[in-house]
Amino acid sequence: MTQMTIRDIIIHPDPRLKAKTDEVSDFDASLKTLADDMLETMYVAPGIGLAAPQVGIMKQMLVMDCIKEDGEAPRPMVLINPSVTWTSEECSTYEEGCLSIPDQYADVERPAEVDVTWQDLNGETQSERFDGLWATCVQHEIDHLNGKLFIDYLKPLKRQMITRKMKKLKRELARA
Ligand code: K2U
Ligand code: ZN
Repeated sequence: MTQMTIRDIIIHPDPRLKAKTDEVSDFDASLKTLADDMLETMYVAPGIGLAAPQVGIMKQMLVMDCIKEDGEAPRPMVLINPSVTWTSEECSTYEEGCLSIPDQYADVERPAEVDVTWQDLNGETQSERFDGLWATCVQHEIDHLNGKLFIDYLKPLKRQMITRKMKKLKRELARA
């Protein structure tokens, strides 16, 4: 296994978390290294998803590990240039968090099921229907690729309170 690097996760507010990311067109070996680093960084966090802009890479790429409830083996996934092609009428609400907004949680309502099409590390087109927590996760990650955070779905007062807490956290981290 090649040496993996755990990358620093960018904390909100940061312009890189609000910017749109660039489509990936060059499916070279560096993409595999980035995917390995993002998966390692995600497992260590710990998390079940991570988007490239969260580690400062402005590319349309996300990783997820859809650990199935019924004890199936973990399944690390790498989605490049993903897009949602269908959403269910039904919605589900999940208390979301974000590795870029530590220790803040809030209910977010999203379509309960989504079809997603993407390219894998070889540039091959894949598509899959996601439901449950994985539908929530993949939508949360694709939002990251469009500069959208889960707090953008909250009422302004709640969002501003969370942003103020993150600014305080960053001031303290800078002093540490
Ligand atoms: O993108 C991220 O910041 C990682 C998110 C992904 C996520 C958010 C909300 C709901 C599902 C996934 C999380 O911080 S990963 C942490 C986590 C772990 C188990 C269950 C839910 C969230
Ligand atoms: Zn997030």
